[in-house]
Amino acid sequence: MTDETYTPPKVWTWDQESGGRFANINRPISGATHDKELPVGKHPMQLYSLGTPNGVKVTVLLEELLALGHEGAEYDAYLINIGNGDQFGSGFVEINPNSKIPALLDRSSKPHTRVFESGAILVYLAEKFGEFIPTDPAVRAECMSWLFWQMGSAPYLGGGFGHFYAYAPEKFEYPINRFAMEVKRQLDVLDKNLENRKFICGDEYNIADMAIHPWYGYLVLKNAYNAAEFLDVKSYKNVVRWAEEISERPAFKRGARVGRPPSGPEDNAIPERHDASDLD
Ligand SMILES: N[C@@H](CCC(=O)N[C@@H](CS)C(=O)NCC(=O)O)C(=O)O
Repeated sequence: MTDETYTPPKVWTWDQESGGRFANINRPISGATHDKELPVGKHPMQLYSLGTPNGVKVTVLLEELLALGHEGAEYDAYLINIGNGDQFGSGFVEINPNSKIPALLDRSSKPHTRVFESGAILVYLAEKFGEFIPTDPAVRAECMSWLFWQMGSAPYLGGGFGHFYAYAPEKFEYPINRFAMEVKRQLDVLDKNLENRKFICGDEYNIADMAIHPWYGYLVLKNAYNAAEFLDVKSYKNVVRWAEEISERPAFKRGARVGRPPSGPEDNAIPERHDASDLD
């Protein structure tokens, strides 16, 4: 650990080496780095993604829609290996100029519809199929409030706390303290909201739950960033109860398996999904 204090230069310049474990993918410029067409399967929905919390939101919703009998939600899920820089391939950048998973191409519309940003994908699919999104304006406003809460909050959890606690090449008290405090505050917000509610917006499970669960449910149930003890996650009892209940949903279990290679013989994850039978 170095105790030198960093003095920023007058103008920032890119020192790739200082990027730590993400040095090979993090860049200060956008756009494609190489030509690569995206594969296309047989289903209406083409999902280019990975089994991270942002990716899982979408596969969970697609599996929930399929469980309700919406054949139009049939999908091919292709693996975008962000560690190898697949998000900078020309085909992917056409679908998401921001080069991040998940990205969706709906081939059932003419012309085809591209959607990027996981929150936008959830809203698009929920509206298209008329499921998991409230129609009453007041309840819908509550759903959107929590959905956008997740989109704004999770970067403090993953990019802030997770990054400095688990991934940064050196541990510094200042950023770890700052982001641990914010993440605990967020968990407390959720815990209080769930005190008298079964799901995030009330009695009905909707896209706000699907967005929040892969981040904060995962945090309280799965020792994310090896920080369960440090953050005392089990003390957020309402969040734990809510997270456990959602984890038991069959569609959640299916969707959460898509987008990564299995970590061992006990792990039933699949890197790609092209047919319902891939998960049966
Ligand atoms: N706000 C975006 C965030 C997406 C995001 O950060 N995706 C990460 C993986 S979870 C990614 O693709 N990272 C690749 C990179 O930063 O190059 C969303 O919700 O879709």
